[in-house]
Amino acid sequence: MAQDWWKSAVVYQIYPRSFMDSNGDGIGDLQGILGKLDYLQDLGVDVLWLSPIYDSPNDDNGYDIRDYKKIMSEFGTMEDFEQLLLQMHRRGLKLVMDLVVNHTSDEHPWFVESRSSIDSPYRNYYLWRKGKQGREPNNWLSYFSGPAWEYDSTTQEYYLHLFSRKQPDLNWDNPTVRQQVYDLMKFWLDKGIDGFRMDVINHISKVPGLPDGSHPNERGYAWGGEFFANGPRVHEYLQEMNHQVLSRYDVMTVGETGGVSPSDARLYAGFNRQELNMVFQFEHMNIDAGPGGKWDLKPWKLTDLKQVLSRWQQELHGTAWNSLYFGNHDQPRSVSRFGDDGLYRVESAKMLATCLMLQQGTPYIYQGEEIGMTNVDFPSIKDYRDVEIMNLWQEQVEQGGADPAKVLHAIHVKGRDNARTPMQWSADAHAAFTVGEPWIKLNPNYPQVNVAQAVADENSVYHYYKRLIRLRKQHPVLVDARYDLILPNHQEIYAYTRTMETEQWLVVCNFFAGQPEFVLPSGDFYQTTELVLSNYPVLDSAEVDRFNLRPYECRVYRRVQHV
Ligand code: TEU
Ligand code: CA
Repeated sequence: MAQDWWKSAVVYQIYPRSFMDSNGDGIGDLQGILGKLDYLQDLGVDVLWLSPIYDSPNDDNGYDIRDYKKIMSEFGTMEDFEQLLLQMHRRGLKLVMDLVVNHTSDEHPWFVESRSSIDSPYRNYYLWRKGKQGREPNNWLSYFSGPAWEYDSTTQEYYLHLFSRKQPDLNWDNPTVRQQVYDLMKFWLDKGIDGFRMDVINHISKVPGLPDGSHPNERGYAWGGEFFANGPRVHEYLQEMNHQVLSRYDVMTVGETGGVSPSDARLYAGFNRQELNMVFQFEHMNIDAGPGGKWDLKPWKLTDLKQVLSRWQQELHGTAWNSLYFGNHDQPRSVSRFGDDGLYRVESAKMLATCLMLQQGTPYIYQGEEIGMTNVDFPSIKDYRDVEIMNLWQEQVEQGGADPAKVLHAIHVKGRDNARTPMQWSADAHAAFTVGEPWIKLNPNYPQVNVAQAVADENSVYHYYKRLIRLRKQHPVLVDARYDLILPNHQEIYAYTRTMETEQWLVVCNFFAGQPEFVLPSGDFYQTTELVLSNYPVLDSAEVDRFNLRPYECRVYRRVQHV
């Protein structure tokens, strides 16, 4: 069966600032990545997605782009980039770039021009509006605290920024803006890159008139997402982009799309839609958020996780393609969030990888996840760097008088810097990430949790990931096989099957430290059953249809009918 290569690929996300520093300035860089290609090749991944490496003032670590055709000077030069791409391709690794085009930096020449005068030819590249009764043009909130509008005294109007005030939103309704975006995409595609991860791409089309969001808070502000997420012209724009750019190259695309349902996803990533190959949905990232949003901490329930992931598996099967992830540069570390980063760190990291990577879709591994890196709890707000965290602190603690200990706790649990502490390469100083002063402190557990340890230890999370990745390669049936959840109401066990014709894979995962009994529901008869993988030793004589699981144990069985 001819397959699109991105369906059987495993993607590894690199956050370049925190991956490897080659020149001692404390900031990860392209030569640092180049020096680690052996490690990544050995792990067995197929694609590297690099978080933004373009010229940027780094208000949001590169997600605020000043020049789309230039490499960020801290990361290196265009020659370094070309060398990296060449060396990757020589090793059979593909490179996916981050495409951040919902907004630019406020230091991008388009915006500098745009803000200079109401008559500027660039004025309409962005969303400028007059204030209303001395307030913002509408009530939308920014994702990074405060209103989504910034007043600009030069022309006495406001501009829209859904993210930080240094990230003004582009006006996609302007055809010239779209052509500029297609042009910069071609610039990179013509260099030979293998695809794009598209930042907040479902936010590019805003409802005309920019109406007020419903359910305003006590100060009159509201999220407003109903007027900018999955907006009226987003599919028209993506189809145009596909037609003019993407369809001309053999590349993969994944759209970051907060607030999509499976039926939305079938529009973005449906097999016959000519838009994107897949999207990142966020529903499972929200199961531990209360009504107050991300920082409103709520314990998550396994039944919610199962229900969400299974619905996506079911509803995209045969019509669109899933992406599979538990972590990225915006999320807490997966083992701290959904596993146990203490006593059962190794077991639970392996179990999570098993649960995720044997589902249908393209798996994404976030740097450090393959060695079970954990959240960090820095003692002081001064140790944090993320603009989202800075703004939260300012709004809640400095202006709002909230209890600093409570806000710091929420940051420990949910803050994005959990994922951004430097990659832990060894037990040497600064985990051998840098010989200089790192731009952000390391997780103090690096003497125990690091790549050198993991590579040397056959039983490490790292070696288990290698086995899982190899398994997916050896059994292409895992790409297309149907997914079925079993025991949907079990509070501790996540078990599912993948079935294709006469072959069935059974994945059983214990998500907690108890020892629940797994009982296989009776069903089809399989003559042979083979234990393919487990994170504990399992006796040959062990039963398949009834057994007790050990803390965070997972087992993968392959069953075959002989006809
Ligand atoms: O994130 C988009 C997004 O929806 C964020 O609000 C995300 O939910 C948040 O970071 C979680 O706290 C993308 C990038 O992945 C992120 O790093 C950028 O900061 C953001 O866009 C703006 O470009
Ligand atoms: Ca450096």
